[in-house]
Amino acid sequence: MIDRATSDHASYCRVCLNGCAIRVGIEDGKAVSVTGDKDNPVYHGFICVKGREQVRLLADPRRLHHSLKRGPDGRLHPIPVDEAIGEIAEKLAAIRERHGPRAIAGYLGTAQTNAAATCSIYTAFIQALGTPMNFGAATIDKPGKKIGHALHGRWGAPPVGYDDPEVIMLVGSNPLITFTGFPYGNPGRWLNERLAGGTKLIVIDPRRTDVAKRAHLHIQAAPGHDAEIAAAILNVIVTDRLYDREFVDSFTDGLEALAETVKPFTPQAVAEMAGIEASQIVEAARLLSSTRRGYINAGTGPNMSGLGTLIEYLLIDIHTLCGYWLRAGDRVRQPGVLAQPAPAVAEVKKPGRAYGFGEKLRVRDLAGTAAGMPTGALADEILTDGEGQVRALISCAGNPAGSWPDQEQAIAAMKSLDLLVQVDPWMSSTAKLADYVIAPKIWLEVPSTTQMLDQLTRFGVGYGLAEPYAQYTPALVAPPEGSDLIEDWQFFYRLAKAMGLQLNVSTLILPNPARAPLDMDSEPTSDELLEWLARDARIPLSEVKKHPGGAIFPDPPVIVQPGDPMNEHRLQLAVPEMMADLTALSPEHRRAEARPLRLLCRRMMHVYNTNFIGALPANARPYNPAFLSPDDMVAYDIGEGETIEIASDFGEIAAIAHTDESLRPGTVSISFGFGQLPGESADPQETGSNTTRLLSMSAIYDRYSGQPRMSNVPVSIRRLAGKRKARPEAGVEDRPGA
Ligand SMILES: Nc1nc2c(c(=O)[nH]1)N[C@H]1C(S)=C(S)[C@@H](COP(=O)(O)OP(=O)(O)OC[C@H]3O[C@@H](n4cnc5c(=O)[nH]c(N)nc54)[C@H](O)[C@@H]3O)O[C@H]1N2
Ligand SMILES: Nc1nc2c(c(=O)[nH]1)N[C@H]1C(S)=C(S)[C@@H](COP(=O)(O)OP(=O)(O)OC[C@H]3O[C@@H](n4cnc5c(=O)[nH]c(N)nc54)[C@H](O)[C@@H]3O)O[C@H]1N2
Ligand code: SF4
Ligand SMILES: [Mo]
Repeated sequence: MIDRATSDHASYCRVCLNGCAIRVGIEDGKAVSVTGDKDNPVYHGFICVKGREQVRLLADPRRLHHSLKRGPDGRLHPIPVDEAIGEIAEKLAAIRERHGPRAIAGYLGTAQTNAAATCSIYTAFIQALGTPMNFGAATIDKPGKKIGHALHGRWGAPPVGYDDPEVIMLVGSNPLITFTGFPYGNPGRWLNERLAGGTKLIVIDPRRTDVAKRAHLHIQAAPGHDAEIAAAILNVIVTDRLYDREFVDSFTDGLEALAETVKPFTPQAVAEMAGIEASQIVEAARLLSSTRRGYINAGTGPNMSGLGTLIEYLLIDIHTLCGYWLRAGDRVRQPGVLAQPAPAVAEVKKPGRAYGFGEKLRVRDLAGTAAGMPTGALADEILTDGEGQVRALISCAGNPAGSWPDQEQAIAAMKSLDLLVQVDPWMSSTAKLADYVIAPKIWLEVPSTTQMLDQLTRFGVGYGLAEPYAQYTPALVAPPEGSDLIEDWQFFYRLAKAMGLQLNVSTLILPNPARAPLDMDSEPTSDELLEWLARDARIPLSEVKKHPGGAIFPDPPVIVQPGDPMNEHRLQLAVPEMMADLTALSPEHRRAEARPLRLLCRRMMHVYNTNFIGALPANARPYNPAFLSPDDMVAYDIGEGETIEIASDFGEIAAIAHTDESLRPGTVSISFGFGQLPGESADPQETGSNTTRLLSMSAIYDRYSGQPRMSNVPVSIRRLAGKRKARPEAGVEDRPGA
């Protein structure tokens, strides 16, 4: 036997946003094991199935080893990456010359977070091209957070957030599985510590999730009633004068108008609509207003219900009424590490723009928003003839044909483009439709810093770290032998260079996203670029690098400064469009909807959106079960593992039914991300079911962000002929990490 030496290296996981500190075993230049780093002060050894599986996925033969170009035979063939870049540059230049820069759109998806440099260099490229058509996944996720917050106005210091909250309210978010709503790190351990310290947890979710089971108050409401529930909570807080009077008097406008608008939303009326107890609403209002140290996080469930902006706005009203903002003299617990320190002044900021600004879109009266350009309109912008039509799409780290609501429309749009470039390590649905697929290096093959986590901390409450923690990792392994891969940022740098464009790059991290020119004559190394991106950091990257396993950098402390007493800006509790939207929901205005059930979004531990969906762990089901309550399984005469049809007003899909006792009857809970292109596989038991086929971009949508209704979708179900045997119970689906 040959004695192979395994060397042990510190790194962090980039498969999802959580950024777990890991130890990587390397043998002959290849990763052979990934484990949680037990000595890490934030993660304490936490890791999940996806993190461990990356060893297998890095070496998976289905990963793309070469970039591809569609040939005259209609098929994709390998092409040297720099040759592909040269050809793409020529084609883009020709389209820009003929139709103007607006004919070229960019789409940067969720996997941008995998490498620290991607977003900055992509953004600089789009800006250098001169196109306003810059899209991302944020506007089909939770765009109402940014828009609602912009409407409400911004406090000059961070929220209390993760800094020892005494009350937490989660509205349709599931942090123990998704790492959204609790600080990045070890969410189970963090929750245990909080609960042991007396923190009260409220969860509003039609599903009794693992986190709901641990809540003091689980409001298992029917889906789609979050705005009314928030209004009823506001009603109680205002009527019973439970709010932080000093803060509200000094820094807000609109309390009376708000009080008037929420009047019809009594706990009794709303409880009846949402199928809950009025006392639960009153209890939530009392718990929330019992302290100034709290936070509220709404996840995809409420945000996808078609009223995301209104819901986020009302929740931030609650936040402000309860006074959950840091005040003068408070210490900012997570001021950023590889970012400039967070701004921290106890005053209201100058109002910013919320929606309807910048480039006007040609459909649904949409325009730019505080959360970016409305992706809900991009397929229509591609499919609608006329002046300004989008003819080329550069899509990186996202998967339009797999993730955009209404897959049929997305596919039609991708097919009608003059040029579709997809940057993707896997043969995703979009890659299959592309003219060029650029194959990138991923994860342990790429050096990176946790700068992205600092950025996410500032995205809103519910993201990022509780501690000023940072880590740097070098590239630890070489890409597969014989492959021809580049990093995502290198694609955009080289494409700019081939088009003769100068890149002006910012770190994208507030407060100062100033741009600086990048040397276009000699390509920097990734490590040089990471240094450069961290040039304004609170802690120099060289200091962070001295702690290969990651460390917390509390000093120097950042303290909230007193505000200017002459500052007259106020937080707006009752902007007219939000109050009008709310009034339209009042009990007498509600209309009944056809179809008896509501489709709920859901995420599973072993899956990450549409990523590596064809290469899931061996002990996982290869499909996404359609979970139903035991009552509905009986009512619709469906047996465990049988195939059902789920039909909406826009399409129908076949799916495999499983019982889930945690569900409120009347709901179907199913993860998205599964299913292939139509015609590829008809068997839901083999490849799963594509829920985006049940959605429409234009039927019901949030009128500010253009986000279509993607959860709480009216559906009917029926058992399809033929009994199927369920796959053995799989082990990894909803099991939290260890
Ligand atoms: N393991 C894993 N982690 C992930 C992802 C993944 O695919 N896998 N995806 C990442 C991404 S892109 C995102 S955006 C986040 C999302 O993170 P979360 O927002 O936590 O995601 P979900 O689990 O989809 O939905 C949360 C809950 O919303 C509930 N819900 C559905 N409709 C409603 C409603 O109308 N009202 C209320 N109150 N609740 C409702 C559902 O029952 C569900 O429990 O997760 C990220 N993290
Ligand atoms: N029906 C329904 N639709 C939804 C949702 C839902 O809950 N239900 N959720 C919505 C939400 S919250 C989101 S965020 C969007 C997600 O929308 P997208 O961001 O468009 O989709 P993802 O599946 O995250 O796409 C990730 C893609 O990047 C590729 N990739 C992985 N790693 C890398 C890398 O390092 N570099 C590059 N270049 N590519 C990489 C993957 O192979 C995959 O093709 O989907 C939305 N769509
Ligand atoms: S939670 Fe899992 S996938 Fe996400 S960073 Fe940690 S180990 Fe990686
Ligand atoms: Mo998302």
